[in-house]
Amino acid sequence: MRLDIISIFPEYFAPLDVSLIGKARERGTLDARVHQLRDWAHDVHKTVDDTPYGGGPGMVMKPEVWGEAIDAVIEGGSPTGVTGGGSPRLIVPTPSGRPFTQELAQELAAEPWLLFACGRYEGIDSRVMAEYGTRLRVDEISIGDYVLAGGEVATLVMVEAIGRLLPGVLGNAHSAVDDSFAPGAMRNLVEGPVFTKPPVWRGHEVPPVLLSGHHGKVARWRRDEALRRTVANRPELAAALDPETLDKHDRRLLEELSFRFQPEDMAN
Ligand code: 6GU
Repeated sequence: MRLDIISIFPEYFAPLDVSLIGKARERGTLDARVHQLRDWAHDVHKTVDDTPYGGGPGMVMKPEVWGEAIDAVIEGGSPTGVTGGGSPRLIVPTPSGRPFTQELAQELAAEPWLLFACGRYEGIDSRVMAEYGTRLRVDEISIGDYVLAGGEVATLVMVEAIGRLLPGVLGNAHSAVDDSFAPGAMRNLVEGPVFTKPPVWRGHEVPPVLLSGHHGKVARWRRDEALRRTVANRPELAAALDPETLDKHDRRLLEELSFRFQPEDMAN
């Protein structure tokens, strides 16, 4: 995958040299390039922002600088680059975007080329998204319901979630398959607790079933723990569970937890 990131703070992306993503870059699985937006600002102060039309607090990022930057990065990647002359999908991190989910991470991991445009201040002049929307797929994406100072950290979050899904990035081929939000039997449940040696640590025992060697009982115990945690920590996920995916044991446990499955309430 080819990955370009445009930001006024390229230093934010030092973590891309580390760990799984760093190794993927060394191996060539991931061709990641970080660009300084100010390289395309032409005045002596390298200005990238201006006051908002209509008034209000803060500053807005100027469209001309972004236009030149995005054009240059696109031209630099085609027609002879690894992307084979195609064009990137443009990702604009913003708290007003659509939610970033595991499903969206999987969709983006299948793309040959992503370009992240990291805004700061009150955001990027909206005409930039309108302009590139006529030529590229443009997605404005939020990583959660809180406000960051800029798109850099959100981009790191998305790149890590996407990067670990690329072929060969995870050591264990199954690691991505039993993620809490991945498709499969435990879909829509968060994962339960995990344990390793020693069997007793500071008086805390590992649940004996995990030492029993009984695979069926272990699987049932893990599912119970996943259900308990989902009810405790993510009641909205528990409320949205599809009854078709629940067995009798699941239903009994949910009742014990005084969680009643009420289809009428699902929309609320
Ligand atoms: Cl993508 N950007 C910013 N600045 N804040 C956010 C966000 C993105 N997602 C949640 N909060």
